[in-house]
Amino acid sequence: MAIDTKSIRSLFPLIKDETAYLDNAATTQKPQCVIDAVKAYYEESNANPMRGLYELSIKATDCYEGARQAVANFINASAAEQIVFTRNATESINLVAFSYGMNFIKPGDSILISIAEHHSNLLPWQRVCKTTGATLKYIECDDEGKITTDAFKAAVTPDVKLVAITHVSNVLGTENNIKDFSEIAHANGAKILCDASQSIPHIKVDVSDLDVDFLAFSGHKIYAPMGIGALYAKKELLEEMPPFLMGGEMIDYVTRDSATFAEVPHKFEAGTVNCSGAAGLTAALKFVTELGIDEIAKREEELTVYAFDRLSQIPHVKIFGSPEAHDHHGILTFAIEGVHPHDVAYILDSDKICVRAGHHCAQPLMKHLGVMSTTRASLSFYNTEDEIDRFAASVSDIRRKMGYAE
Ligand code: 7TS
Repeated sequence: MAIDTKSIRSLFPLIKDETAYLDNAATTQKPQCVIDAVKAYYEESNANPMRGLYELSIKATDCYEGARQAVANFINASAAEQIVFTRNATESINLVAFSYGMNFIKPGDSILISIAEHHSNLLPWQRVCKTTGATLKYIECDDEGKITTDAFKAAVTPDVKLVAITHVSNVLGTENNIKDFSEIAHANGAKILCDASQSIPHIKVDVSDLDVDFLAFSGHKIYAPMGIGALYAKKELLEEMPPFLMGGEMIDYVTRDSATFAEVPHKFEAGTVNCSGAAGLTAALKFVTELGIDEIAKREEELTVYAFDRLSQIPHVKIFGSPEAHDHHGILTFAIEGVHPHDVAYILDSDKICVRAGHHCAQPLMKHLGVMSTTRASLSFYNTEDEIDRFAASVSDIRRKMGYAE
């Protein structure tokens, strides 16, 4: 069923008509059902999960393990044990870097990443390469932000043992063809990690279809609370990887000098877990599933095309990335000639429009684009054409406000 924007907006307490929230790539607003799920967890189920044998603790455990199953279902993983809960995508990627990278990447090997990675999918690999003596290699994107399958194939040389690449760029909105990339990586004997932070709220993410070895995302980008994220990994990899953090909950048996570890995935979840976050994540995934990810993608594409058309008609505005709106997945990164992106964001804020300005934690990409920073508007299905009109009107007036004659 098509998304009814008016009634959808009423489900989000912080979505109000006076403020246009266009910073959804940074984090999304939360529907009341997610807020209620977190509240209900503390009101009805709170205990330390996995530790107690009493009813309340069992309830908390069920809530946490139910969330694991909900994530597995959402991304079509074949088993819940393939899901490790983390704080966010950054921690998920660091887990793979420390546990897989530091132990399975050797001197002479290479790790391949794209020039468009968020720093969270770059810095961990810099460290793995520095520590192991491996080489960090980059695959460039073209001027539209795209990496062709042929270019990717050429970059996957025999020394490449791990590919870590984003599904959708947080700056350009461009989607990588992860399914083809997985096939090429695997034919070369390499593993592939997909950073799904910017794809999971917008398009269907199916780990079985993509056939990735690892996939990372943050709950807060898909309408769930902050502080809960997930790592999907193939079970055989999780089994051979050593634990990341050491402590309670992740052990089987401990002596003075040694320890054996819990089964996958618990060996990667040291310490008390984020159970209320898990409850919120379950509610968010249910919310998105009920709306329908295909309906979400359809509505967001309409909004993207509308915003792209409006923005591209404004003189002195340059939109980065593909000239095709449908390549942007709700992300419009732009520059106004002669105006600093921070000034653009401040002026938009004075018109009650929230956008992000800066390097978007993707400085190598900024260098590739020949800029220090940009302004970015990023959309969700709850945004409206009216908000985009206000945004475009505000952008149109910025050069005049900065003292330009036209
Ligand atoms: N990967 C991508 C592609 C991202 O866009 C982000 C966050 C991350 C990883 C890290 O997510 P975290 O939840 O672990 O912090 N991106 C942005 C952004 O574009 N603006 O603010 C955060």
